[in-house]
Amino acid sequence: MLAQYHSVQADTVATDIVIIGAGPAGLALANLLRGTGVRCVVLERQSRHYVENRARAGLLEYRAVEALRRHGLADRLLELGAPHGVCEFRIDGKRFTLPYSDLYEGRTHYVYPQQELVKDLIAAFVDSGGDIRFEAKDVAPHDIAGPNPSVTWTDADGEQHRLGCEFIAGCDGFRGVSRSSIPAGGIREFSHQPGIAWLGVLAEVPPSTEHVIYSLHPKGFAGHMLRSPTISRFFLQCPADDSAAAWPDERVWAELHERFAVPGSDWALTEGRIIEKGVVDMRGHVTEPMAYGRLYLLGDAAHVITPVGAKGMNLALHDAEVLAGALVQHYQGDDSGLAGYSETCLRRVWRCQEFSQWMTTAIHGTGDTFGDRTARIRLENLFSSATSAAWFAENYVGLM
Ligand code: RFL
Repeated sequence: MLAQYHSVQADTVATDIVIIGAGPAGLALANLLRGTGVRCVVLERQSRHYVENRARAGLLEYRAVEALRRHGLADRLLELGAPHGVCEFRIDGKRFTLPYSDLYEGRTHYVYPQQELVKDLIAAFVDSGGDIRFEAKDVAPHDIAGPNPSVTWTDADGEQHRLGCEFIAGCDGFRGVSRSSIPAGGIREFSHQPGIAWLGVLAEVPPSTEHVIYSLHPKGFAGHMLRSPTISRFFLQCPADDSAAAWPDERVWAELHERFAVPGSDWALTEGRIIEKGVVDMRGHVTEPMAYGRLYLLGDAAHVITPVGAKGMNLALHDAEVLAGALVQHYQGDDSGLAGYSETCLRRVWRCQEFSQWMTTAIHGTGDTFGDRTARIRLENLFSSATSAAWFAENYVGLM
């Protein structure tokens, strides 16, 4: 591994890949390159403690878990995570469960909090001698169009560094520096804003359900997602310009009780201490192509997707797998993987965007407009048409 960067010049190849960002995309890529002979250094703006405790996603697709397992990265996930194959829709106070795993050859999701996966990936990389630079400030990619790119940053002691490399992997999320370093006209960006938002709530309370609940209510959607035996995630549809300040804890619980209510049933919502609250951006955004010169974009840096279909973290892991394979091929003299990286990833990205958009339309709205009525029928079709249910199962669990 590299020992000294301080005096490395931009025109000296000092490592093969600089990975910007230690989220699921960057860490998965770093781990998949371990042991392949391809060297990499990860630069992360935040501290290790911060990234290891940032609660976000929690539903891993079957395909993603299989990929992690193949690379020896799923031990703790398989021990502590829970397989998950049923979801529930509540429509006008009635319950409909969908055993989607049974409809897709027994494939399940795994419920495993994103921050736990991040911990596992950091430990696996660092324990095997991998190099992550936490608290790297002012990270900036340079000369991405030419053959000698480099990345500069300032460390926690204020010391400046420059690291030359052959490729840069931009894994720094939607607001990171990688995508914005691409010159105007170098990429196209497609955006969709559905005009609603979700208030995301994390509470210290055991789940009141064994499976995810998507509840449609005249006051708006409510979701009950699973995270761990002691932590639950809830979502409440709110106006796009809403803020968490408008949602004191009492209002959150009152709305959750009302929107999840099933008249005549003994189902009850257990309350607990709310530990995090925030308005979640519901936009869809895709960058094409997912590469410019020597810079490759992965995960949220390349595409964001509403949390409705639970796809964001899974797409990040998929991008990492595709790019790791392409980079290994490159060092074996074959550039076809790198040439096809963007196209391969975008096919899955757009399919997930379509599915998430379908779900977004189906579970929001009051049922009072023409569009709402047709969306509601498509949702109800899941419970009357085996073909519709099978389509949902395949897309929800994730394409193989
Ligand atoms: P991340 O996780 O945002 O990681 C990017 C990393 O880059 C760092 N960074 C920089 N480092 C150096 N220099 C800079 N200039 C930098 N700028 C940023 C950041 O500190 C960070 O460590 O992106 P990545 O790896 O692409 O992973 C994407 C996922 O995190 C994201 O798609 C999911 O969390 C989305 N998401 C969900 N996805 C699912 O698959 N299933 C879910 O159930 C799900 N639920 C969610 C979600 C996202 C949420 N929020 C808050 C956006 C629920 C929520 C509430």
